[in-house]
Amino acid sequence: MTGDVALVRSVPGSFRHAERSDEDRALEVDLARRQHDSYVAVLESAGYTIDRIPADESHPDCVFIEDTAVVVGSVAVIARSGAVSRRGEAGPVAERLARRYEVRHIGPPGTLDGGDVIVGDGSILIGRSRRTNTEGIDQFAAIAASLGLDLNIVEVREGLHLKSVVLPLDGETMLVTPGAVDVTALGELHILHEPDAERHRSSALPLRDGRLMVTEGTPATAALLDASGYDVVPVDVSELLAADGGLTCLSILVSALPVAPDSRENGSR
Ligand code: CIR
Repeated sequence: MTGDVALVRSVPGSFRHAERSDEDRALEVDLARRQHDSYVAVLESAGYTIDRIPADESHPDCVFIEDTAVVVGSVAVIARSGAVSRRGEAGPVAERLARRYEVRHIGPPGTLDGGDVIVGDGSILIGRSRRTNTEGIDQFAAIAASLGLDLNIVEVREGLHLKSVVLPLDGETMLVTPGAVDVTALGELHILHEPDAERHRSSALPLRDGRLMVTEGTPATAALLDASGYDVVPVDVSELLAADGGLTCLSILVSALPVAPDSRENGSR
């Protein structure tokens, strides 16, 4: 793998049993698969090399690959989900990342979902949420400290993960669901507020080619982002949003792949 890589994972047939806050909402697997394919196509059009991991039928939520691992510098931190049903998803993701990164693990009693971590230049925001506990944060903080990175803890008052309510749009701007976090915990960042009419419904993902992927079906947010100067690309992922997903959670984007010491010795695979 060279250049900017997007790790993604296919939608399993068992996706209809995915975790979700609205359990009465039925999930359509075929539609989710088509929408996921469209999402992957946009990543491809932005120039990412796609590394697609096959679905795991025993893990209905495996398409939400972001939650399984966080890449920080030369290290890949393998998460331990706060959702018991999601533990065991990380294996093939860890195997791929181990080809290039030094792998470390969050261990019990720590829990951490990747969707609670925003890695910025020189600093990290981490959400304490329903899925990420204090022990998980402490373990992640020790790894960050070993890399010389600061970590700021953000209490997630609403929503599943930090990235459900705080979305990086570029290096200095975040799209925030009003009231879902204490914005003073975000530091000096510029904040745009998710419009009330689309509260908890919009998502965004900055792409390597400068465009900003946004959710179709949230026109007020798209208009706000467009007016703020972003080159927005709407993508319909309604079926994945119905399982509490967003645009970030469907991929792990790695912009530069350093070669881990073991891989260098064995040759890059
Ligand atoms: C879950 O409840 O874990 C999944 N249905 C949704 C995970 C979304 N992940 C994310 O936003 N990072």
